[in-house]
Amino acid sequence: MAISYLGLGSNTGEREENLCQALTLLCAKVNLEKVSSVYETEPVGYKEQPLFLNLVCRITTDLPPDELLYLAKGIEVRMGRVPSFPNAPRIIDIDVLLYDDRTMSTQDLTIPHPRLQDRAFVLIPLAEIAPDLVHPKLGKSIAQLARDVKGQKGLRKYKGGSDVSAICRRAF
Ligand code: PH2
Ligand code: MG
Ligand code: MG
Repeated sequence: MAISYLGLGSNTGEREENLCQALTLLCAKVNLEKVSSVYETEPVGYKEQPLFLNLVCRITTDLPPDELLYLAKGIEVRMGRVPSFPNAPRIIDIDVLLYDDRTMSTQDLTIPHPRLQDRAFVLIPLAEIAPDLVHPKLGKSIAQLARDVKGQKGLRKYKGGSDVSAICRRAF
């Protein structure tokens, strides 16, 4: 089994419900092990859009990285995400952040996520659930990266960590 970390974000519709639905759909196909707190975050990149809710989760899976990406994209489409411009508002975004200590890059997928180290909305929740994890390319722990990342003022804790078993008991 591989251990992978996924970053989830939503900034349209019922944002908290969207995150919960995405986690529930993930539960059907992978083992959801841990979920960070939910953070409300200012949009990074394209600013003229609503605040995001972001969280990070740890899963274990036998799916190889490309199939995990395919699963994530399938859930996005199933939840009604439509193609748009980069950094556009979205009902749900599911990014593969890390996959064991694998480093890889294809046209569709780069692991570790190439902007992981720049994004407080990823590093702060990730540091909650995996502070000692070492970034396989940068050789620094997530706690170190989170301490140094810019933009931390754009985050506020929205809700504490979720009960994984309750999420996985839901059905959509
Ligand atoms: N995702 C982006 C671009 N900007 N900003 C926040 N706060 N949260 C996100 O999830 C996010 C973003 C591209 O995926
Ligand atoms: Mg993203
Ligand atoms: Mg994405």
